[in-house]
Amino acid sequence: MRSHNPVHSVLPVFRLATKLIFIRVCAWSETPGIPPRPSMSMRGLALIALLFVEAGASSCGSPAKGTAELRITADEYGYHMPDSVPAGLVHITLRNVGRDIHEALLVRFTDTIGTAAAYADSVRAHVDFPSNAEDVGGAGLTLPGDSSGVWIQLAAGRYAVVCWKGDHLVRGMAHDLRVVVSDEGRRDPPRATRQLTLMDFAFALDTPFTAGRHVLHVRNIGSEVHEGDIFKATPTAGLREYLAWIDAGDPGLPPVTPVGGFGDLHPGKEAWVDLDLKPGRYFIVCQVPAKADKRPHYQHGMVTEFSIDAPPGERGAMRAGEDHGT
Ligand SMILES: [Cu+2]
Repeated sequence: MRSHNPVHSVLPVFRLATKLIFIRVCAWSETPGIPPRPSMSMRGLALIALLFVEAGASSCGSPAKGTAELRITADEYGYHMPDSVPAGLVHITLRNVGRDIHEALLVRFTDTIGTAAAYADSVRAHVDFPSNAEDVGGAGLTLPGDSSGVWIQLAAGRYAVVCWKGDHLVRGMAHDLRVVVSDEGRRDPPRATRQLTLMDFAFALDTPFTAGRHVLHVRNIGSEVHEGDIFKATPTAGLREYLAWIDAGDPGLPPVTPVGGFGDLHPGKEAWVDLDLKPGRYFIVCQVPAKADKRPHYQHGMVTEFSIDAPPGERGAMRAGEDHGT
């Protein structure tokens, strides 16, 4: 996301105006095929029931039980959102009601004076990584009319929600958020079906994906900020065409279909992303600029491709339906 910064980018052609993410995020407990955690106690269920009342419904029309819900609406160029959210596991939903693509990344201030306005001033001064802020993930770039979401654990403190697309941040897409101490929030993470580890400079998926819904647990064990966007290839475009589109200045919409992402994660941070994957070809790209040479991480090898086969009886149908995109 940092290479979204149009002022400071060393290689403008690799700017990330490209990260259109429309993740369908639902509560893990609502995900078909994913059984409830066997360790769920009655006390836990009671807590979830209580929090359900407080948290309301998620973007999926079904509640993220027990998970605090942070709903963010974006347009040109700002956010409409609450000023605070309880600490704990937070489900962030970004709804884009604007005409351009937007994202909602969270940065946590490590001092006691950080503000969204000061953060934006730092970016105006060409500081890509203000020293008093760390990236904790968030909702990736979202198409107009779409929603996206992700879960992250938020400790109490001062945060800003920012959009690194183009010059959106300095145009006003930086909003203060206070995460307040709370004993009520859920803290146990969603039950993950896959693990994605971020390293310098590679993605490591623990088990190949199968078709269907997944909760992807992402951890950054590297020393640099990393991100990941997952794209589904079309019959005519894949990784190569996507990178060529970036090289061309990412005009209009990308030639491939974004299916999920989780924003920038500082070393040690984690996030959980719900995915609904269909048979096809996919790839994951990290476009964060490297510390040493500012080249995007994918040029250092931080890109991976994978395929999901259709069940044997459906392969003919899959080929016939491939042109329908997602
Ligand atoms: Cu990376």
